[in-house]
Amino acid sequence: MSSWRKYTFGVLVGLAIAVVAPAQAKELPAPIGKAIITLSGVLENTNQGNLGVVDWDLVQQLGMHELNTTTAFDKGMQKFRGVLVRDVLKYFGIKASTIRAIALDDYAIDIPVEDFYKYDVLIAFELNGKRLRVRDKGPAWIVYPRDAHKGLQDKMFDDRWVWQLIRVETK
Ligand SMILES: Nc1nc2c(c(=O)[nH]1)N[C@H]1C(S)=C(S)[C@@H](COP(=O)(O)O)O[C@H]1N2
Ligand SMILES: [Mo]
Repeated sequence: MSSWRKYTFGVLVGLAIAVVAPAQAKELPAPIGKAIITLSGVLENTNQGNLGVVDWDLVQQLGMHELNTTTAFDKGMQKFRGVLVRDVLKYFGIKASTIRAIALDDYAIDIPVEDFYKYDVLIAFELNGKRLRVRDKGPAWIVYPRDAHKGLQDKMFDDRWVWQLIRVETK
């Protein structure tokens, strides 16, 4: 090959790699506060070693959403506030099809990630204006918009309302 051909070939190969290669792993700012939830597994972006740590600062940064809904646990309407699960997954670059949600009491369940794109599922940190404490199913509680979608009023989804959520594994 002549040198300009080699050069052109090199540039084309470079472009092809740039287009096809996955985004570079990003090191995100380290958590400042206490870890509320720790994510492990296939994260493109991490903020503590190979983990993703959600602290109160990150919750504020991602932005809290409000969800008013009845629950299978209590009577009447409850006002939850928290982050969208998909916002957390996007932040850490998690493209898994299933996550495993693990609680303080060792309760664990696999949840299909499509739930979080189909529905505005929250990781709630507040209930009726108060921070959730461990004694009231905190510090984090997975909450589905069950009033907005009749299909969510089902035992299969009730099982996914993990309270005392502390860890998320992804594969
Ligand atoms: N941390 C934690 N979350 C949990 C559970 C649990 O045992 N621990 N039980 C799940 C199940 S099986 C159901 S049906 C709902 C309601 O549980 P309850 O009937 O024990 O209130 O919460 C889900 N979330
Ligand atoms: Mo259950």
